[in-house]
Amino acid sequence: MRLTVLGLFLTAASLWAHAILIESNPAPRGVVKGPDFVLRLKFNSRIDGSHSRLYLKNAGVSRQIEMDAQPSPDTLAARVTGLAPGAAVLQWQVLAVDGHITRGELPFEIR
Ligand SMILES: [Cu+2]
Repeated sequence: MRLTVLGLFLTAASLWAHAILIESNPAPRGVVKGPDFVLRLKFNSRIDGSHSRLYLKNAGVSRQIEMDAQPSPDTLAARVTGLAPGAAVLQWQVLAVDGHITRGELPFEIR
């Protein structure tokens, strides 16, 4: 019984330490004005930017986005240029300080 309780506690603790996206520009399903904008992703924990990756799908092409220096330890930022109007999907993969990688997709629209 005691072991079970401890196991549950550890599982919950490690889940909380994973990086979860809590704020972004663009917002999920939001609209940004193209062709250039500054992307910002804020997470619930500190991120290792050098081991994190961003890919952007737009107009049938997927490309890796080069990131700027992190404005704060929990935030990634990148200046994205040359986007075509229409649908876009940002795919993010980040390494949190606990050593776990999380991934997600952020669909949005460019106008
Ligand atoms: Cu974790």
